Amino acid sequence: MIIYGSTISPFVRKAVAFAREKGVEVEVRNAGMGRGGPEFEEASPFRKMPALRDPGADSGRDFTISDSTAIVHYLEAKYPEPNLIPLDPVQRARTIWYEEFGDTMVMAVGGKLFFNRFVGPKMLKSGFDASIADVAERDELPPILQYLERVIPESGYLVADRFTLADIAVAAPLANASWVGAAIDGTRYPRTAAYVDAILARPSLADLVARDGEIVRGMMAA
Ligand SMILES: N[C@@H](CCC(=O)N[C@@H](CS)C(=O)NCC(=O)O)C(=O)O
Repeated sequence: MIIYGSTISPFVRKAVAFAREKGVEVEVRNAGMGRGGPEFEEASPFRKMPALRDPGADSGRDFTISDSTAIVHYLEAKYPEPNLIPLDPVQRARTIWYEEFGDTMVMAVGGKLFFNRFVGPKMLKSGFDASIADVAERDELPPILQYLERVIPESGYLVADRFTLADIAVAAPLANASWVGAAIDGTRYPRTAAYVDAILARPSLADLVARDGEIVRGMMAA
């Protein structure tokens, strides 16, 4: 199976980690931000990453789809075990809430930080505003962390006291924030800091976070 994109994107990281947790072998092909060519564009009509290609899966033709949510739901249906989107209605709804919370609310803040401190200044060299990141860190990140500090259960997993999609979707974007100077303050948010560290240390995520973090930190320091 092929996933197009760069795992520096939390959405791509989410899809790749989800596949790995399922034991599905994925090849990540560099795409997005002008890269990837026609095979990527076939899978992602608006050139957003991630996109997926599953060779031969659509009645012998390649199945292609974009969007991290569409990808993880496809993988869950195709590879039901280990279960990462609970079947119980209450636990499923909670899982989707946290996926949505991660994809929208955490990403909204994380995106402002990452774009205005890294992508704009270091990659595009234009179109960024450092004050947007500063305001996001000061005013928008704390409510997210206060909420997580309240809701993370003793088990260390957001839903059903076991690892699910909820944990990937919430922890993945917080890695990017930490690379650009907005690491979670463990003295103010001890439960959240320990939770995010533990999820990002899983074998499905640890090598991606270490490698991508090193690249970003290196470019930030340059
Ligand atoms: N809802 C989409 C969001 C995908 C998205 O916005 N990806 C960004 C990277 S984080 C992207 O491809 N940006 C490049 C562009 O818009 O050209 C998902 O979950 O996959």
